[in-house]
Amino acid sequence: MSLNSQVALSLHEAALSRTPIDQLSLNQSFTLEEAYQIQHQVIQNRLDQGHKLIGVKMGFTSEAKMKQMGVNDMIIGMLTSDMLHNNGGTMSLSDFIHPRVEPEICFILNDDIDEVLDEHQVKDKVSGIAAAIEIIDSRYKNFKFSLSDVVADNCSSAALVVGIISEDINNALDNNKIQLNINGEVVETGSSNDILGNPWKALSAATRLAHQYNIPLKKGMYVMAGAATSAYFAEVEQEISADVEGLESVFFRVNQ
Ligand code: OOG
Ligand code: MG
Repeated sequence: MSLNSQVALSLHEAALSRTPIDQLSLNQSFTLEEAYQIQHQVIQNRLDQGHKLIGVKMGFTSEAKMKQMGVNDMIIGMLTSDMLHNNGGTMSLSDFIHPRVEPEICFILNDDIDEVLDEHQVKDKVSGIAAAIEIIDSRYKNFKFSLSDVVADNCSSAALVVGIISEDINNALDNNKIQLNINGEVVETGSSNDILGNPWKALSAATRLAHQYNIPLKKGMYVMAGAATSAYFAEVEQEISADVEGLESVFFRVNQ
């Protein structure tokens, strides 16, 4: 087994056993390109288990996120069918290591995309927009990583909940208020403009990174634009919801 496959397997097993590992860059140096190769292997392990690719997620598209995690560039990760949970449903804390939640905007693609599109061109490729909650769960101890570490770990992807999809794709998403709420109380506030100035730019960036790193973008897939605010630790007995002005709220409950 190649070194990359071994590293990918250790990340895959860390997720399955809910046991965090040391960040890779403490013991070996690897490039961003190699990190994306490891990410592909991590995803292959999930596909081998029978799960399907359902979309991609952008990371570090806002100042708040970059500052919180101490990194300074955008990343892309892949989403699989086992990560998708129902709007209004429940999740078990015990399925995760140290999950954090973030309010996001999710685009649904109406076409396959294999070229780089700008923020205007991407509008023709979307059939819907929804508020969403992403649950991130770094496989590294204490959520500590370098940019290459987090890319190899599929950008901390663990779960997502997508709200009711709006088909009003003319939504400019211009300065729409975004909130993360725990048990009805607002814990984080931001604006759609906090996502690269406009979330359509995150979708454009997704086409660029997907093209660069050989990640498929297919009709019907989700593209998560990245959090507008810092992420917040999830705990048992919480009801977690996200509001994006102009879209329906999305929520789930956390149990043991
Ligand atoms: C990496 C994932 C970043 C976002 O929305 O910016 C991300 C992490 O913070 O662990 O999902
Ligand atoms: Mg996110």
